[in-house]
Amino acid sequence: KKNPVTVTVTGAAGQIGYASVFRVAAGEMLGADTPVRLRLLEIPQGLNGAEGTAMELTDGAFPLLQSVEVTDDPTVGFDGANVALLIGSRPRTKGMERADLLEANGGIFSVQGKAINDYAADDVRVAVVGNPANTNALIAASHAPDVPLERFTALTRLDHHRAVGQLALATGAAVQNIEGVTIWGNHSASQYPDLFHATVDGRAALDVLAEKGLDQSWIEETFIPTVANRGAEIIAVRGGSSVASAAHAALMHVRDWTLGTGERWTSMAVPSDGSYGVPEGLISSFPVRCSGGKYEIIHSFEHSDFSRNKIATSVTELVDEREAVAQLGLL
Ligand code: NAX
Repeated sequence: KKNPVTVTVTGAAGQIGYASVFRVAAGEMLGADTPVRLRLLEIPQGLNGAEGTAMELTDGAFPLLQSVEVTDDPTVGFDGANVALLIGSRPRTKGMERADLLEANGGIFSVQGKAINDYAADDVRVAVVGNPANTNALIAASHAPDVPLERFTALTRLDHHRAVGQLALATGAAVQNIEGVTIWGNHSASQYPDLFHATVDGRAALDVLAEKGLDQSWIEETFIPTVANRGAEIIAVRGGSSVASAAHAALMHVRDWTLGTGERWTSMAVPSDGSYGVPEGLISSFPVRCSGGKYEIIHSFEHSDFSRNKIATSVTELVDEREAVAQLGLL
């Protein structure tokens, strides 16, 4: 057995938190040989819910689960954290302007970033799920100057899975035979799900789609909007936002980061190294491979004008968000 890993989950009493922690306790995030210590961080209103979740975790008698602690104090919640799933955030409520949303979340993620800086373990890895995820990750990172920037990431894995799922449906291929899909940019409707380097059963996805009569117009008019607006579609059909699929994506994001992707690649929003025209330091989604507990942006893509424009549009939105939170004094 490996050493125990301390996993801090914020918003643990919320929907995605609840859908995550039992699977973390079951070893689905860090592997069947890694014991976990869970910290559930909530706000005071969420403490009862988190306590109840902790009771259920006890009742699961998970062999890998060494302890569960519930707290509303970030300095306690992040103490010794090796993995931080930042799920809790302030959702947009009716009549709320974008600036209000950024400000409300800025208050949360600056405090949590500082607590991570001061109390988390040296190897802490942070995955931000709470929206606006990319910019929340940027805020947290900017309050954690002692933590290497590359440890702050945001989730675009759900978008990645949505893109793979749609490609599988369109081609009739098995999900496991689909590779090379990438999400670029922001976790928002401006994201760019890119099929131009994807393969289906080892062949170029575009060729396989063409055989089905699906051309560039299908990509532009059906595929991209379906993936980018899937969250809203789930709300419309299910009557509630994505929960289990989001929890699954968060677990797979951390799993691949810590245990590796092998030769496959996946999508993660990570601090830009300046490649593909994305300003350095901006937390934007890229194709990445992970090994040895590190991710690496894949640099070898040649982009068409179409892809370049799509990426630029989403990156412009991220630049605007960064500008807005900088003006609010949150960076
Ligand atoms: P819920 O409202 O069910 O849960 C949020 C929980 O966070 C609540 O229990 C609340 O008390 C807690 N919380 C709020 N502020 C906190 C703080 N400062 N510290 C600790 N806990 C705090 O939302 P849920 O459906 O679980 O969604 C959580 C977040 O995920 C939302 O921001 C949502 O927009 C975002 N999503 C992100 C996705 C992604 O792919 N990146 C997809 C799904 C989801 O929309």
